[in-house]
Amino acid sequence: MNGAQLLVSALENEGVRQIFGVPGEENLDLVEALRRSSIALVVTRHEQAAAFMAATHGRLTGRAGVCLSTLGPGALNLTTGAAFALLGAMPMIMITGQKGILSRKQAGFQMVDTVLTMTPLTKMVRQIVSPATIPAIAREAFRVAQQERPGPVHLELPEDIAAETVAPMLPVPPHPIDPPIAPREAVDRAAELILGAERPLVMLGAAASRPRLARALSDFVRRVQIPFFNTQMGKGAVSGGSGLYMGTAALTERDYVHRAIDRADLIISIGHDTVEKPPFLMGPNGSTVLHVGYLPATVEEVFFPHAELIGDVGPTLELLADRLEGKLPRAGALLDLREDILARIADRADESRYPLTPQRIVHDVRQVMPEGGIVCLDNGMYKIWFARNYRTRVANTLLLDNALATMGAGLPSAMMAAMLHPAQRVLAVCGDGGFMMNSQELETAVRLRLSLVVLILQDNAYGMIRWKQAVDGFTDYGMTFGNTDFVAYATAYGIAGTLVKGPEDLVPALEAAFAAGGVHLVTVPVDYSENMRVLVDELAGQTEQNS
Ligand SMILES: Cc1ncc(C[n+]2csc(CCOP(=O)(O)OP(=O)(O)O)c2C)c(N)n1
Ligand SMILES: [Mg+2]
Repeated sequence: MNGAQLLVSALENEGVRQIFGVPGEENLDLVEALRRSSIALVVTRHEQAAAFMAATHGRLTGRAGVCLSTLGPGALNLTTGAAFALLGAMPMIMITGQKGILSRKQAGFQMVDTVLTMTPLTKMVRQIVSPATIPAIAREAFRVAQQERPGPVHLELPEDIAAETVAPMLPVPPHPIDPPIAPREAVDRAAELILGAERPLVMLGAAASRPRLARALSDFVRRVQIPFFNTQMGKGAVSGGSGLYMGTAALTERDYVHRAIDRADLIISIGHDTVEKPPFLMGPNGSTVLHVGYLPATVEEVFFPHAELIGDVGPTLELLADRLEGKLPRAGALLDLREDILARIADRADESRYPLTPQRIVHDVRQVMPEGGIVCLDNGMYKIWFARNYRTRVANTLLLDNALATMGAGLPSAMMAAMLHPAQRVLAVCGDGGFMMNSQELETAVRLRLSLVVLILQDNAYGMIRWKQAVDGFTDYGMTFGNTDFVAYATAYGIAGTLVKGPEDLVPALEAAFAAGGVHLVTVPVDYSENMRVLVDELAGQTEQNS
């Protein structure tokens, strides 16, 4: 047995099924060990996409996804994915190669200090210097990656250590761990606060989307009957179809949902992670905020909770609901705002205009996506519209990144979702800018025989920044570009592409693409004049209303 085989057996021990990446010569022992293992090596066309896929595996399953690269250039290509997983709290293991560490036969060729590079981008980094340490390091890596707050871990496996012969060793067996539940006194104090509230409101934040939490959160909201809103990344944690859904805080202030937020005297903030663009701003005279989380809150200028309930969120909320159920006559105090908020959000959702409005695109996508269908967003202007207008009914069915907010993750995360949920409809929604940052992965998607549809919103611009430029009073400059013919581009990958040519054509185009199976590309021209009309002009009139 050599070091590489020992590492692969440790990965098998953790239940790893695939590793995504681009190998280099320093990984060849590892590749050979994978070839003889139960783990598939899935070659991508850029390491960044491999990291986005591995992180999304962690996000959707709670079990770390694994990616692989060579030293230097390959490892550096993983860094954006590392930051994506770190800010987004997604469990992931990155394994990178390195020249031998016991001698320097190629001098400094291709060498950068990857361990140091990865240090601020990960929860843990380790250079493996002896095969005998591999079973323990691998187990620790998965524990660290998966335990709260989840995130990425980097392991560097130098080629001489990978090749070194070692006596066979058994991996360290994993076991279930139950994190502690909040103590009784803390639950009592939180209950007291909620019982005394006049206008309580629940906020579901990013950590509310942890795969294991969906049931517990829905039970809590159902039992206490307090209306809720969510942050962008908390979307779907409790069914948006519920009569208690007040909206999504896609903007930081002044949106319709802020009418409820600003009027609440107590916000029960469950799983808020301040990596997200703030869902509201706390000020000196605002409402009381109770933070409920796996870990204590991070205090920021705009978020400084007055009370905290820390512990395993599901069971802790169950204890809290035991104390509150049936005892909250004012639970629904803010509910009379609900209808108006939701009606305003739905305004003009079916308007027939060409190019299509973002509201119409969100509306049409919702129509073709079944409840469990998964929409994966890249980053661009449409993210605000989807976060604000798309109603989710199942946890983790709108995957968006409001943490690193990197462009380029839409297609790779949709590919991972399609691998994990082959029976569901999976749609990647990308801008014409973000799509081109990882469009090469269409080849990987085709090779893997995935079923997914990629929807490109075409405005021939970095629309989001162009909009901000206009909002801030700058002259329109430097944000436009020419586009490839996306239908021809699809054809070059051997897949079908459709250009949406009229306002009524998006739904049939998406339906046909899903019905055909395989990978499809649909491109739709978008009219972003709505950004200014709604998100600036219309909402400006809201300031007074909300205060
Ligand atoms: C990797 C990366 N580069 C730059 C940005 C800054 N940025 C945010 S949105 C955006 C424009 C996105 O353009 P596009 O994908 O076409 O979407 P649109 O806003 O036009 O719908 C840019 C440049 C970013 N978030 N990530
Ligand atoms: Mg664009």
